[in-house]
Amino acid sequence: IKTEVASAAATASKPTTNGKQAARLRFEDVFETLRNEIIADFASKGMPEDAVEWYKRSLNYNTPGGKLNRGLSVVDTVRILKGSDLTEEEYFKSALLGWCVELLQAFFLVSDDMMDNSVTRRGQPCWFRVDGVNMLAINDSFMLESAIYFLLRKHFRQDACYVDLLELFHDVTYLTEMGQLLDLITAPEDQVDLSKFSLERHRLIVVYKTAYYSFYLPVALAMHMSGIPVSQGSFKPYDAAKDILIPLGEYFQVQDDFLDFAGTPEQIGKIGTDILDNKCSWCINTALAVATPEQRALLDENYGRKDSAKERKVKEIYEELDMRGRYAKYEEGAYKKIIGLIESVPETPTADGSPVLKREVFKAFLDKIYKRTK
Ligand code: GPP
Ligand code: MG
Ligand code: MG
Ligand code: MG
Repeated sequence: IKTEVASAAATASKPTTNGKQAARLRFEDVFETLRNEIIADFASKGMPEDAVEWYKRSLNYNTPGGKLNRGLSVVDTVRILKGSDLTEEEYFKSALLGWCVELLQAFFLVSDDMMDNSVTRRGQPCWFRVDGVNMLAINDSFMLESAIYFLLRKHFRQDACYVDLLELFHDVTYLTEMGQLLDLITAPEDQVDLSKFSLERHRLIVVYKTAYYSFYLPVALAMHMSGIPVSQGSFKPYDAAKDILIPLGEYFQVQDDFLDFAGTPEQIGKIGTDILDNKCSWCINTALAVATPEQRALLDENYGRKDSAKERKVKEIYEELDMRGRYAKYEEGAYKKIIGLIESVPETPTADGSPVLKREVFKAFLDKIYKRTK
């Protein structure tokens, strides 16, 4: 009986595997509709069949197929803020915003993979490595971005939140590009200098390159769509959300850095390149903080060289330094810290009756990534 009670409680608070699967399928259905709208508009502008086929192939190859955490979080957040099931229209519009986040991600990943010289993504070759694509992938990444603004205009032009949505996408894109710049200039290909790395530098890079677009953006979009105002008396809901979502994003990118070293390609759908690429990753910073002078010399000699034997040597040192154990410790600490932040969010009703920020929004997001292995 005890087990039954426990599993009933788990079902009540967490969607079942089948429930999750159904949510994903429903969300994926919306992509079909949106892609057809994008393509129909593109064709209506006089684009010939070969161009239509090209754009469709790029949209299909690069947009779905990931974990869809970011996109699904928009829908989940709108539902949590409303406190009840969404109407058909509310579902469609929140899913549309979710797909806009996934399109932004597609734009970033196609170009990031070229900048990082990556090999695979989501278990398939990176788009620029597909036969006949090459540098055309640069333009394809721009067109994935432009699709966002086509969809927003088509479906949100008449809504009070339209300008807020536009500004949010523009601001977050810019912040992410700042982070990508930091990531790249901290990892020059031609001169390895590990003394330039630090956990402070790492934090700055990951907050900008990942946290804003992956965590703040989905929730802030949902908040705008739900009509949450910029301030409720002295309480600033968007700032409060940011105060939790930025640390959450930082934790997520540390996971990404750790999995780049420890995850198998089958698990993570991509082949890690951080050591070869001289990246200012959480792993190298953690190693530098505790390495003996001998280990440090070996890291200086082997890190950031385009040589897989040297990459293996760095991985050996990571194992010697118990990177896995250190990461597990970090993860527990990050989880506790974020839970603490979530518990400090006020949920008291507003005087004007506007929707209130709910702790469940953040808890749901945290649950999606805690102890992830892919
Ligand atoms: C993740 O870095 C960051 C991005 C994908 C943002 C890219 C931003 C641009 C403006 C292009 P990563 O390189 O560690 O990701 P991954 O490990 O998935 O390649
Ligand atoms: Mg990359
Ligand atoms: Mg990168
Ligand atoms: Mg990475």
